Amino acid sequence: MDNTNVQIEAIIRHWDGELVVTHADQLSGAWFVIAVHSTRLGPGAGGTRMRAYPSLAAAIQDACQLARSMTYKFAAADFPLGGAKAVIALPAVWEQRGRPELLQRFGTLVRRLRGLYVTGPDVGTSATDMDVIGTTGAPYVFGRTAAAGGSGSSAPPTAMGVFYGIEALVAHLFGAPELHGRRVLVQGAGGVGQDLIPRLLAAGAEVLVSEIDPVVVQRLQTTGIAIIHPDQVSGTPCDIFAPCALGGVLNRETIAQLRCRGIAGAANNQLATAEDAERLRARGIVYVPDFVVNSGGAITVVGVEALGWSPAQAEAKVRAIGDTVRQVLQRAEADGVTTDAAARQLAEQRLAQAPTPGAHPMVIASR
Ligand code: PPY
Repeated sequence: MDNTNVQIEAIIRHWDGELVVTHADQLSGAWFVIAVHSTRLGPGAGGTRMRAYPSLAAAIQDACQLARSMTYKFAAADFPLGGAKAVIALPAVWEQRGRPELLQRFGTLVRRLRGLYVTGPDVGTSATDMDVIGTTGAPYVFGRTAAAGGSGSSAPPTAMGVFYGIEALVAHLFGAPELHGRRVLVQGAGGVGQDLIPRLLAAGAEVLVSEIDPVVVQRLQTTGIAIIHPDQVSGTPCDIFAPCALGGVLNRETIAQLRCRGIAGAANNQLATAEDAERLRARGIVYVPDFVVNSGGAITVVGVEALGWSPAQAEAKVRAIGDTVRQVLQRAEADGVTTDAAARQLAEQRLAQAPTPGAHPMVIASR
C-alpha cells in the first residue's frame, strides 16, 4: 500500500470520531470531506472550510481535528448539537467561475446525509455561499443571508462572544473587566477580526492588528490602528493576544516568545499540540480555550434559525460565554490544571450524561 493510504488510514483510525465521508468531485477535481466527530448531543454540526490543501490526507486531518473541536464547543456552550466539520479541498488550479455549481454539488452531498451533518460558514465560505449551498442542501444549511431566510453572517455574534470572553479574562487577570487602556493584539482582520476591532476600540482598548492580506492592511492603515508585521506577532508586548486567523499559532516556538498576559481569540485549534496548554501555563499566560470563547456565531445562527430564538435570547446566550470563561478560569486555578484541561472536563461531563452516539433523534433543520 502506498504512503498516502497509510497516512489516511492512520488519521482515521487514531481519531476518536464517528464517521468520515469523502467524495471526489469529478467535475472540478475537488474533494469533499465531511467528518462527523460526535452525535451524542445532537446532529453533527460545523462549518464548511474551503481552501487548497497539500494532500487529501491533510484535508481529512483538518476536517477531523476541527470536527472534534466542534463537539467540545457545543458541549461547553450547553447547546444541543454534536460536532462535525466539512472541507472542500480545492485543486491547485481552479476556476472561481465554477464556484456556484461546486457549492451546489456539495449541498447535494449534505442533503443526502439527511441531517446527520448540518453545515454553516467557516474559513473560505460566507453567508452568500450558504445561500448557494442551501439551494441543494436545505434544510441542513445554516448561516444564510437574511435575504435568503437565514440569520446572516456568523462573524458578528462570534466577535461578540470573543469580546465577552476577553472582558472575563481581563477581570481574571487584573481584577476588573474594563478594557480601557488595555493593549489587545488582534491576529487576523478577517470575518471575526474586523468585527472585534471596533468593539475593542469602543471599549477604550489600545488595539494592534496583524494581517497578511495586503488589501486589508491598506484599509486598516487608513484607520490609524497600529499594524504589526505578521512575523512580529508573538514578540509584541500586549495585555491580551487575540488569535483570529488560522489554527496552530500557539506552539513551542511562539509560546517561548509571547509577551502577553492572556490569550482569547476566535481561531479554531489555536494550540498546535496538547502539550502547548502546559507550556502556556508554565509561562504564566492565561489561555482561554478557543472552543469555549468562539461559539457565539454557531449557537446564534442555529439558535435563531432552528430553535426559534429571538435576537435578545441569542444575545443572552452569547453573553453567557463570559460566564463560562470565568467558570473555566476559576476551575483551572482551583484544581491546579491547565485551562484547556478544565474546559475539556466541563465539556466531557456534559457528553458523559448524553445518550450513546446515534441515539439522538436527528431533527435539526433550518427554517
Ligand atoms: C464554527 O464555529 O467553527 C463553525 O463551524 C460555525 C458554524 C457551525 C455550525 C453552524 C453554523 C456555523
